[in-house]
Amino acid sequence: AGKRLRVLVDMDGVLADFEGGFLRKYRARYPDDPFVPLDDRRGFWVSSQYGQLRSDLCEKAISIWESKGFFIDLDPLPGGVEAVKEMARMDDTDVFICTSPIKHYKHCPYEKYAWVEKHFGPDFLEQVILTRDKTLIAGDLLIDDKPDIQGVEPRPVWEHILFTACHNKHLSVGPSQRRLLSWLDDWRGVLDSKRQ
Ligand code: BVP
Repeated sequence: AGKRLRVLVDMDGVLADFEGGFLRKYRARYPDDPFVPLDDRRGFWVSSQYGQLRSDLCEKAISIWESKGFFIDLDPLPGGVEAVKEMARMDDTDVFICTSPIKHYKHCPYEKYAWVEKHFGPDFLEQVILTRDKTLIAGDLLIDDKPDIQGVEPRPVWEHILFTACHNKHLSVGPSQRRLLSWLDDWRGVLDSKRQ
């Protein structure tokens, strides 16, 4: 009998469709401005790519996720909620949703909790970790779509599993970096590989 497995699961881009929700609301609010189709997304930061497209579009992009209703309205990504619920029911397994709120705090932290309550139920609020620095959080696995996860701890204890997203699918990552292509991919095998 080994120790319990602790899994940290990111929210935006892994459980919640940040990119799809952003593009839909951006196009609705700024119908006459250019946009980046999801197939053309490169780099984690939406605001940077929009700023490169045209300098005024950086702040227009930011205005979308700073708006009331942005985070609560995000659709779940296929299979994510079901996978996390299944993980939570597994023996010797603890799962936490580990997500970084934006610094414009008026709506985002509230709506992140509300999203978890809506899709997982109120008991699952116990599993929410809001932090701007995921390197401080101890876990066996961190499933996250951000390619470079950095913070003040130079040697985080988790293994980062890169969750494929429109902005990272073309990135060639090192041979040591494991990926989950989607929630249809073998996430159970990834968890089993970390069990003692
Ligand atoms: O809350 C999300 C949105 C925000 O960063 C957070 C990413 O959290 P994790 O997925 O790492 O937990 N965000 C902000 C910007 C630009 C800010 Br200026 C962006 O381009 N993309 C983005 O996701």
